[in-house]
Amino acid sequence: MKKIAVTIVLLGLLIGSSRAQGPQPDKADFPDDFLWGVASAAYQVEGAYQADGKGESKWDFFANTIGVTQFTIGEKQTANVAINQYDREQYLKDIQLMKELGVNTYRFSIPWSRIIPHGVGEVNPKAIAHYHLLIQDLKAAGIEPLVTLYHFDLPLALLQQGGWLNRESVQWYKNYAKVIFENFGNEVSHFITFNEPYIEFFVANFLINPSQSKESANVRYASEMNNVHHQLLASAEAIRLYHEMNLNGKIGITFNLSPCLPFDPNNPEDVEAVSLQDELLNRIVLDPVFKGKYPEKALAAIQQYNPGFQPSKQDLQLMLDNQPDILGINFYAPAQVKKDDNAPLGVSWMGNNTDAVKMANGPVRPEELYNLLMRVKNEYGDPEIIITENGASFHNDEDTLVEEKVADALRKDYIQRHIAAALQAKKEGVKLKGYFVWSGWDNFEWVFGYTERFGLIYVDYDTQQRYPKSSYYWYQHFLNNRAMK
Ligand code: GCO
Repeated sequence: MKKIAVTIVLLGLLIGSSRAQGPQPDKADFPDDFLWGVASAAYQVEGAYQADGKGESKWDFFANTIGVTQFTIGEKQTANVAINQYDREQYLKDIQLMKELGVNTYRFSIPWSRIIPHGVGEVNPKAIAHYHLLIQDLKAAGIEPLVTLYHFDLPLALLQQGGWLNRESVQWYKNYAKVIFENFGNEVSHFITFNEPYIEFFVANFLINPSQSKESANVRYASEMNNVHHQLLASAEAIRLYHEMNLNGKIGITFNLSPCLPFDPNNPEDVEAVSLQDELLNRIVLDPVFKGKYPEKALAAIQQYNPGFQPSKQDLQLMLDNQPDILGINFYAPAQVKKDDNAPLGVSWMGNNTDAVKMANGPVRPEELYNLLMRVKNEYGDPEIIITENGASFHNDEDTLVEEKVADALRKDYIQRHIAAALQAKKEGVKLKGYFVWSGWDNFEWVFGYTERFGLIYVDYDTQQRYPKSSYYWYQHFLNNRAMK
């Protein structure tokens, strides 16, 4: 009798531990042409912020003047050096680490202010040469480039002319995109027009320059809509241009998307707030791009404080006629939504994370990635999708270098469970074409500076030494079809 009891207990422990680890995804369940990668963004990794004739970007200005001190513990942190990836000697080492990891694609961004230092006008030949060489070096290592044209870093000269609030920004961007396509259109098979319009305007602009009052916050929030609208228009113009140039790759746009859940499911106000927050966070970009219209409640809430925002039928038709070939989705966590009279438009989701060990971007719920992918498939015309970012920075001490090792068990578990969730959605028909971990390396996390570490590879910012973490080795085993114990 005792023997059976012991067996049952051991069996329970075994089942429990496998559930704790989550399902073991198998790379063999994905097609050979699936894009496996890591992602970065120029401002966060390149450094060399004034090298080779580069113009000043909006982020160079923010970080070096306004500063992001309220989030970097009083210290002014910039990406003037970052992780030095503009330097070829350094980036060749990082390409070697990607090659050993086993990825077949690297998602990076090209800074507009390197290519066209003043935003419009003269093209910088040194910058063109630099990215030709980077792409050549990547391909020599068997790694394909996936290029983001714009990742928050508008040339400062254009910000000084009104930036994205100025309708001319659509033409400025189209001109920049033409330069990119003319120079790199035959070497790069996947382009992303913009990264996360929502974050750039409805989040970062507020974190950099918090509003002084609730009324001003509502007006400022609503005014950001013009920026987002012009970026969606510019994206549609670039997609149209890309196809007019008969380039034979794929072009799309990347949105941060988060399923909205009530912070307190027993609070009817939180439950009620979910649909407005979902419109303001997800549908505000998905609906115009895939349905040619803005979601009604969000539009009404914005127009209450920004009555001048009246998107024309022509604008919306342009978006509908030039839909992305592929949708980039950046998923980190669901949004836990509160009715919040102190938040712009009366709803909030940032910082409502109820997990015991906080992940920087929200609660760890891989099942919500599955739900999101199924929703996009069923409600937005079953588009091709690439998960252009998925990763984690945990607020505990797992990103600590001990004897040149980093045992980031939570990050490894996070990635494993999210790949498994993505695989389940793919098995149920989602046209998932790629998955990119954010990020290959620890890097400059915008207003949070270097206080968040998202990398598979630890970076010692003083020495620029790289140390692959345990999550790197898990991803390497997974990518090389070696079952992980
Ligand atoms: C963004 C980005 C990245 C972030 C990443 C981690 O969402 O801001 O695309 O630049 O670094 O998402 O927060």
